[in-house]
Amino acid sequence: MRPNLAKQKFLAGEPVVNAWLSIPSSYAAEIVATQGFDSVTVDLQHGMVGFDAALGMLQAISITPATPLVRCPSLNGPEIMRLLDAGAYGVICPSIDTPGMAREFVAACRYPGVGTRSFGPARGVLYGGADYFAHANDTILALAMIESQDALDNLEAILDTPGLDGIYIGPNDLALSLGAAPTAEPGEVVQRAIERILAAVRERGLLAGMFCSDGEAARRRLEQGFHLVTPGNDANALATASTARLLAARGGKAAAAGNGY
Ligand code: 3PY
Ligand code: MG
Repeated sequence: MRPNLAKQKFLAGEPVVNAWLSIPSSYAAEIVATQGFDSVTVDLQHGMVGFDAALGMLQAISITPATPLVRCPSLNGPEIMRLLDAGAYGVICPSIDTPGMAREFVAACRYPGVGTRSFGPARGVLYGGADYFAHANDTILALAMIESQDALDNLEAILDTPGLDGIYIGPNDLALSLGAAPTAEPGEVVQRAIERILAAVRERGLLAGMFCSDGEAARRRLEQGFHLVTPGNDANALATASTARLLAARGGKAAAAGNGY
């Protein structure tokens, strides 16, 4: 089976820099994936992406060495199965708040004896190789999103879920759940929660991933000890780059009010 390069990098102690796609376009996916990211995540939760668009985006990522990942819309076994069948080599699942949810999530990513994933010949086999079935359980990354007070309350039990590869912090939802605003740089209460999560994850030798506002924030999280970081998303990169060009063309004069990206 084609190796999971993002997982291999993590196991080798090398940083994984992950791109995040919210624009439903295989062309945009191809542009981002050919930049040299270690992995590229198609976001079906908050991205404007449905299954049909995600399929083409995963195909576009496949022409590069980047590992194709997805963020599924929610903890839903059949949906996760479809995305794995479409060739995702890892799933980031939102709002895993309890050990029961963590067990259900891991099971959805694994074939029986270990899990409940159904088998059918699909694109995953085309991408992974003819021996996909034999190795998928050990190759696919299952990353649970920790982004609530409930998840913090259950942190140790969630992390002790057999077969869970690691976690991915959603700092915005985590902030909201802790009564703080979702800001680019999390405030003190959220920072403390992030530190606690990171320590518990590293103690167990699991993968610690996090969504970051931009490249600088992502670099700081790697220095802090995170293994996989996302330096913002495609929409934000597009907005930032086009605003800079607009400003340059207007000789630095302020553009119209920002659009929130
Ligand atoms: C969050 O910050 O809550 C996220 O889910 C990031 O995508
Ligand atoms: Mg979130």
